[in-house]
Amino acid sequence: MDKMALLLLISSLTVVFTLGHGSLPLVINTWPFKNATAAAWSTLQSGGSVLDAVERGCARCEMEQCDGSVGYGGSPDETGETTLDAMIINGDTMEVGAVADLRRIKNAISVARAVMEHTEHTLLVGESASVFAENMGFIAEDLTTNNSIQIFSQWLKGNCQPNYHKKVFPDPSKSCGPYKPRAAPRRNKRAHHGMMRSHDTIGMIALDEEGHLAAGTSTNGMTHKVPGRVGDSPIIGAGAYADSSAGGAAATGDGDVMMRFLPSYLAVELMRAGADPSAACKTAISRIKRHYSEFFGAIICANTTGHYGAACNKITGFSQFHYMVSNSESDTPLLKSVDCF
Ligand code: SD4
Repeated sequence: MDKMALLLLISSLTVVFTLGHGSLPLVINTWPFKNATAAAWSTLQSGGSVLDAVERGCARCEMEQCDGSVGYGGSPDETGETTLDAMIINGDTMEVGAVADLRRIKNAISVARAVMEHTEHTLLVGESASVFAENMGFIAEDLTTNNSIQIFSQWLKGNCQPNYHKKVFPDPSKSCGPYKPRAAPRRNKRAHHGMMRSHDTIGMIALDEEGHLAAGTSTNGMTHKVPGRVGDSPIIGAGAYADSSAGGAAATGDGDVMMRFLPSYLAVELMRAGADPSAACKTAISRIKRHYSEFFGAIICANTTGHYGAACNKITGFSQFHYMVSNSESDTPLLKSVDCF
């Protein structure tokens, strides 16, 4: 091979290498929760694993309550109680730990990790999950705050509006419960609640230079939810999914609808089949849109080379979705946005 041909070969290999490798390591999370991104990034930088990064990143949001939608003191249910959902996934081993309807424990993501590391189970729920957490050394405390009490009492004063009941008596669009089933449906369409768009779960994906991948979620769910309600966030393939041989994804939005489509699983499988992250995210959203054109939701996707993307469903008041990225291109977390479609 002459010198020129060799040079050409080397430069084309360089192009392939550059295109094939996004920037690693990578941390990406839903919404502009910058401190969570920074916490995850610094965990990776100081030699922590991708699981440590996801745990610390989400825990940061739980401590700071992010915008009120993660951790204690947010989204009181119909009895005024805050309950938490969280999940963590090891994309190398496909081990998963999750908690749902967790009561009285602030650090839900770490309880999820304890489920993964100290049991053979995947998901623990409700009171029993709290007992497990206490046995694991987590402190039980009241998750109520002045803010959650105020949200709850305003809601009671406003005849329990909005709420998530349908086909019941008394009319849930006018009165508080308790409700009984009503035979003849008056309204079949689910009412859309204005507060949904101010409600922002953290979903996070972390990928290191060796290709280890983890993902996680943490949320306090939906304000005024029916007690016992569990959203998409602690459900594998719905709230998040990660497989180190394909990619990771995490969703946010109306979990009651989104979890019916396993959007995170779908996005990861599309990336496995070669779709780029933005296209994979878009298809996952489109699949839901076909049935629920007005659903509130967004998803982030990252493939194994550190390329990433996001997509969201365009509805009134939600036309752009913001998310955070940290990678070797910048020392500080970068705010990214995508136009909803
Ligand atoms: C849930 N998906 O519990 C969560 C809430 C959320 O943006 O992500 N809101 O349904």
